[in-house]
Amino acid sequence: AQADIIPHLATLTEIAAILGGAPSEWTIRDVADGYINAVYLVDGPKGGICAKQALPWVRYHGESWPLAEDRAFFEASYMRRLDPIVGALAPKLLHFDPVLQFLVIEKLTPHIVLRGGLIEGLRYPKASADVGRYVAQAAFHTSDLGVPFERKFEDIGLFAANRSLLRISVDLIFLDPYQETWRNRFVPELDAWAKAFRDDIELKTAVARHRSAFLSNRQALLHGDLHSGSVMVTEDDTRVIDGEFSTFGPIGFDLGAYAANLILNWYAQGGYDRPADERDSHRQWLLEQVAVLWDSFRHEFVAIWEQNPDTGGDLYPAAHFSGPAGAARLATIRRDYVDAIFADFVAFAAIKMIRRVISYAQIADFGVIEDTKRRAEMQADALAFAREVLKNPGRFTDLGALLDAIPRFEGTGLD
Ligand code: SR1
Ligand code: MG
Repeated sequence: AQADIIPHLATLTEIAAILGGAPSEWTIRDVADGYINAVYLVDGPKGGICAKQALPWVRYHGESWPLAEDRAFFEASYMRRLDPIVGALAPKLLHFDPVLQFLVIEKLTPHIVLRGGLIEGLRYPKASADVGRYVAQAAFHTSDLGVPFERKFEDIGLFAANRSLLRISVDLIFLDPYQETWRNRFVPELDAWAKAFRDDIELKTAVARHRSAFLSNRQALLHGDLHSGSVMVTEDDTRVIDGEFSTFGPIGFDLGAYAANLILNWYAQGGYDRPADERDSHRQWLLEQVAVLWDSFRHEFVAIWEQNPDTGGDLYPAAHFSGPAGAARLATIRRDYVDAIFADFVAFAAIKMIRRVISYAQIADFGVIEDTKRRAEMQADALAFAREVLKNPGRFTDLGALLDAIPRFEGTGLD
């Protein structure tokens, strides 16, 4: 409980030194804004920390939704695994207590959560490029390209035990939007849309194909929940937080999650009371950021691969591709590898858009639109776009086609 945090931190010498002064001088603030964990900021005369605890239930829902506390262990494991890979793109883990399932993390200041900034119409020039680099580095160095299979299987063995949160992802992202369940929370104005999705065999087939990839393609270690609420930003610094959903899966999943939340913000902007020129210019910037994300990921991923001809992994040993013919073939292999990630990226973006409209975990981007009819109009446009992407993937094989389509669905959703 909150009252126990300061006395507990006082027993941790290194943390007490960061805070400075005496525990009686420390202040604590509840800053939880995600769905599942308790999060506090503690400040002392010298500095601050972030304390995060996994309760035995979903924080936002309450005790009627029990949830394994070991999610804090997986968040700590993810941070430790990626720290040497992504460096300053994530905060430092300062302490983890496996009994209390309690983490102490570097306090990020003056950072704010990216989602809040996007809702305000603020711009973060580095965020999307940094997230693209983050995904490229994390993915490459945990995949069969970057590590021998023995290391990869060790990681898979560890993160495969993160089953409670994987169940949440499978249910809330891949199953619930296409079935009736107590968890779904869409506004009544979207009843017809939800029914149409439940009845759409072609759509459900497309989603099932990607659900299968999510569960079976253990391509790299994923963050697993890389939406705009999992990124903290300033104008010139970006940190990825909240890795409790970490799991092995297709690299395009994390990229899709981030892009989905940019695109959802694009649609939500239509429901805000803001001058049209400001709205249009923010929307244009959001579309550019989807491109920046992808271009940054692709550039970084290919660069790491090219700079590490003997990549450390078992997939494409440089010795098998020597000479000009080998180099040319390797270039083709790289292009095909990245093209396959692009197809996953687009599909998972669409799937992640749908889950944020029809399923349990709604997002503030739409939630701040108080008029539910207006909110539903924006949400329905987003659903229409996402459905088109999933049912006609052949029309979205390049970034330009994807970005051009987003504005075309404005005003099409709700009759
Ligand atoms: C009950 S947990 C709801 C959601 O919050 C997290 O951010 C994940 O997206 C999860 O699906
Ligand atoms: Mg989270």
